[in-house]
Amino acid sequence: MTSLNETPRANRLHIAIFGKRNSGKSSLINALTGQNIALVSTHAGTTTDPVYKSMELHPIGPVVFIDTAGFDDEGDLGRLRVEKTAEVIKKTDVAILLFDAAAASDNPDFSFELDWKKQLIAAKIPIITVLNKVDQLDQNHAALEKLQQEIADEFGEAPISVSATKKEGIAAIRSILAATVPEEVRRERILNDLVRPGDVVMLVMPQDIQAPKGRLILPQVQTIRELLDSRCTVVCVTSQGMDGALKILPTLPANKLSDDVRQIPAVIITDSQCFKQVYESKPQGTLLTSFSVLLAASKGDLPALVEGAEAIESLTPSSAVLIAEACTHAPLTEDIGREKLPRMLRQRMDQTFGEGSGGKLHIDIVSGSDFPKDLRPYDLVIHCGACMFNRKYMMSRISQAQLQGVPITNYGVVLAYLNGILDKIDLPVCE
Ligand SMILES: Nc1nc2c(ncn2[C@@H]2O[C@H](COP(=O)(O)OP(=O)(O)O)[C@@H](O)[C@H]2O)c(=O)[nH]1
Ligand SMILES: [Mg+2]
Repeated sequence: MTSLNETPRANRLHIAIFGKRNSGKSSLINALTGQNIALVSTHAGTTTDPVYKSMELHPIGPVVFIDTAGFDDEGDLGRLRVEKTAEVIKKTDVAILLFDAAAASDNPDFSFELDWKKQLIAAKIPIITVLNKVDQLDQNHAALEKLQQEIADEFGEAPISVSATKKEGIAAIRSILAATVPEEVRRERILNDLVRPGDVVMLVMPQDIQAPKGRLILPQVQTIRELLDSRCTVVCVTSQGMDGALKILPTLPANKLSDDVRQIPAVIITDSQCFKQVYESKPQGTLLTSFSVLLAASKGDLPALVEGAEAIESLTPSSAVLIAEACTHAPLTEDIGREKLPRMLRQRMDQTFGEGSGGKLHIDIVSGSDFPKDLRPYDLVIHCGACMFNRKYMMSRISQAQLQGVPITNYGVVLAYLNGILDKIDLPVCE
């Protein structure tokens, strides 16, 4: 369990280390983190399931390293591990492709590495090549140089040469990592351009069963942090407290507003549940958006998700809908995915096609890694907000659906659409 004081894993830069068994992946993570957290062993195939290690990595900030099993693993179990390693690609922001200098100088066969390079490039993941165990070629500079040249020829760039066990060359990896952080990840913020420094921003946060006693839910915490970073004044209210708070704020008459003079509050961000009430009592000129739509924008391609929601118009009682949850345990959203959404979709069918039509709609619900490889049997995919996953993960599912020609949307956007408020929401602009 992460504590409230830690950056959630979903918001960290995901750096995965890929390489053959025994190339020193676990040792390298230990060297980079300065801790002995990864299991290092002379016995090949010691790391089985991917291991995640979160840390602050100067100068990047919060990152998570992912230690994987060797991609040359063998046997039935080995193949299973390689599959799990391949799954990691979907969440990886930056990949370190690791070579074992001692092994490669004896046998310079890079077929595994080249195959993985191809997969990483296909997934648009930046690759940093690292040549480990160079201490073993201390006495043989010619061999080391030859190896560096061979890797440069095959992989486009000279590898960073390091010794994980002697902790040499590690700083170079850190600075190259910092320079490689993809722009998209840097932009993984919730509010984008919706707010400006100095804005008064009101958050309407009903405290219901979704919020554990004494705590706030994650999107709210993240939004408050971002607003404070953006030098905004944050006013937090419940739905009942909103009108009272608006009365004590010096709301401006509409004719005083301009591009430079923003309403007070400039923006209201509300929980979707009370959207209607907030919409009706908000001052003129105040922008209005919802937490779930902001979250959708930070996790995925918002225009694609909006388009996906509009595909509801083409559903008929003989259509098939897939509802997908990212977590296997999703107590907070369970009722949305398993009860609320199916009920709303069926009601809509009843209204459009007559009583009883809703029951015919085919709805499958999957969770975790059960997300089907072939989405084509479905007319629409509705994904959860993916609050525990990073943008990369969500984007890989969105692009899979797009490649297969299946509209995809998510809980927040589809609920806004079904409630008839999507067109009243001010959407953050995403480039
Ligand atoms: N000489 C030397 N040995 C290393 C280095 N890095 C790792 N090793 C050794 O290589 C073996 C495999 O390391 P490990 O980190 O478990 O590899 P993994 O299977 O890729 O995770 C261990 O015996 C390590 O001590 C290095 O830089 N130099
Ligand atoms: Mg290992």
